[in-house]
Amino acid sequence: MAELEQSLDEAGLTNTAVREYVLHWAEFLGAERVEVVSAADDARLVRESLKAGEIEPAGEGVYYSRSYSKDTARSEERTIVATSRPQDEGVYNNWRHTDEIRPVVEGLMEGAMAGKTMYVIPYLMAPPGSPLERFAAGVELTDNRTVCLHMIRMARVGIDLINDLADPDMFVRAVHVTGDLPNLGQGTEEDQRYFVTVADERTILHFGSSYGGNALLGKIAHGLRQAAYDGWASGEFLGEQFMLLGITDKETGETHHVCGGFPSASGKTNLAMTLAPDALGERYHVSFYGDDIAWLWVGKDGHLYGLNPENGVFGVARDTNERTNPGALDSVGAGTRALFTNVAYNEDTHEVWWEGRTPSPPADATGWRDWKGELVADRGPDEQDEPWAHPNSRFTTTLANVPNVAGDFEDPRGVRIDAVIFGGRTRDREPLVRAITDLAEGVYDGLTLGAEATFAAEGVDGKLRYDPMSMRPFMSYPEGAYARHWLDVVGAASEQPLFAHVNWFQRDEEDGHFLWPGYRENLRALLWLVRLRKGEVTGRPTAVGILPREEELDLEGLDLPAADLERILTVDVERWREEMTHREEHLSQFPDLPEEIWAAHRRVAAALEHE
Ligand code: GTP
Ligand code: SPV
Ligand code: MN
Repeated sequence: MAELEQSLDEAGLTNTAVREYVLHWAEFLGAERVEVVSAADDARLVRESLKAGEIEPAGEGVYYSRSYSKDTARSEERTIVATSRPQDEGVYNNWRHTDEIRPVVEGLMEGAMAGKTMYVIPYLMAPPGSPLERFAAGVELTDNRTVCLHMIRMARVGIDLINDLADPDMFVRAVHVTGDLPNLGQGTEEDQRYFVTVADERTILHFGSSYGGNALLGKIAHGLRQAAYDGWASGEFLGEQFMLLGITDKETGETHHVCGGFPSASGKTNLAMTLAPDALGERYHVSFYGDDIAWLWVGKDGHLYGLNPENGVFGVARDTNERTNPGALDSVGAGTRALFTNVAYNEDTHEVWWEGRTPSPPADATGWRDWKGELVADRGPDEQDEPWAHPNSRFTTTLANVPNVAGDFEDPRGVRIDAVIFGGRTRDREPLVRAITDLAEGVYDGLTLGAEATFAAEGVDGKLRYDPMSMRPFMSYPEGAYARHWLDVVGAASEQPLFAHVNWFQRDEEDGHFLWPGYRENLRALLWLVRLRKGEVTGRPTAVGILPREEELDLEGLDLPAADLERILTVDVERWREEMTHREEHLSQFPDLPEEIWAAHRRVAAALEHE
């Protein structure tokens, strides 16, 4: 104990509440030593990790790591939101009473760091000085050095950030224990992993993974689950799985800010990093604020504001290439200190590759290992078609490396929000874009966001489910209250944002091709929204929102088959009527859903009957 105290003294950790927390857990976990980590330690930690073989070089100042092969995505099955409020039963994410679940996960954690170093990562989600700063502080404890490297890139990390908290006790207690990865029974009856957020105690207890959202606790567990809860409990803000970008018209100098939710692996990173298509680049510039989390609040001046609490990008590698997302490639280039996870790696040349990086894999398989660490050259005849990279392989890089990062991305005041958009992977029914001007209808639309499941979480790829505002895996309080909180927060703004639903993923019924080219071209749909907001276009009112008239979309330089364009600008009334019955059934599960949301549902249903 005295030795531990001494190491905290030497590290300069003066916040006594943090010290108590660290000492308690160091003892409980049985850690052999404790090391407090700051961003300035990155170079040394990288050297140690290279030496220990935990990461490998992947070009100059770029690194590669592989997580255990059964540990490559978030596990929604194993995610739990706990509180001591019995009335929270039924919250998504397997709500459990704290008294029941805490002993279970603590039982697994006790003594689990014997012989290991416990790293202490003091961090801030949100730039220092923001109006939401008091919800942003946290201290992650982990036995995993690679997690430290990720946290340094994804959050603001340093002792100074938590030594002088306005309320020294107000920090999220985030404990991560990797566990014995090959022996945790992943996916079986004996599964021992637990990813628990004790929301009303601001405590996160994650056991049994070293992957992204399960292990970097600042990001998903604090930045989303805990923040959503805090925002609701305080009544002050919304914590959402949203990207946030700015669109500047260089002719007028005006910038509009758009934020919005797309379920995991459905295009947030790509949209926020979008460079304008060549034909529009002279006139418009897209600036990146955030790709995965936004916190929204109404400022003292009455305007709706948003900020990205993160300091980095943890993006999907698959299909990232010069055409789809050149900015992402730049952001992981030489000297960026970027980290790749679970892509394919060439141990001779130190190159990385993933599906969609180039049209086909490297012709010479020499030296290439797949995401499981197996030599591609040794594959049997029936394994030839298996992917080299895991479909949920990722890159990690800091915001400052993103070429189109906004000049004011670190401004703690955030930016004014002009539009909120929702979008899923939906193969039919959802047009390219439909705008919604009414707040309750906008919130209703977000609550009924439907999406195909993706590889970002364990589960069935391609199956449709409702994913309210893209928050389903991160919901931490009841859905009726969630809807109420949205109506209250956004309703308090002096000017309401424009809402919209977008879909880049509609497919041809016959051959399955995407009807819209997507990626950089998506800006065209957002530009139409901006024009609608400014009253420069009127669009075409329909039962489900305002759609662009064909001539209102700027399609310069884009060669799109007329039939495809017509399809994505049409409302399939029959399919929509069918959808309304599913929505009714889905929303009926939530007894305290605000009447405004039901009224919005009935308005849309009635309008569809009259189409
Ligand atoms: P999380 O980080 O999991 O929350 O995901 P995200 O929403 O940020 O997803 P991301 O932008 O990383 O995209 C996930 C996958 O969708 C990648 O494989 C992209 O290449 C693909 N994708 C993104 N935008 C488009 C698009 O406009 N059209 C098509 N067809 N695919 C896209
Ligand atoms: C997601 O799954 O939505 C992510 C990646 O953004 S993770 O950090 O793993 O949750
Ligand atoms: Mn995400």
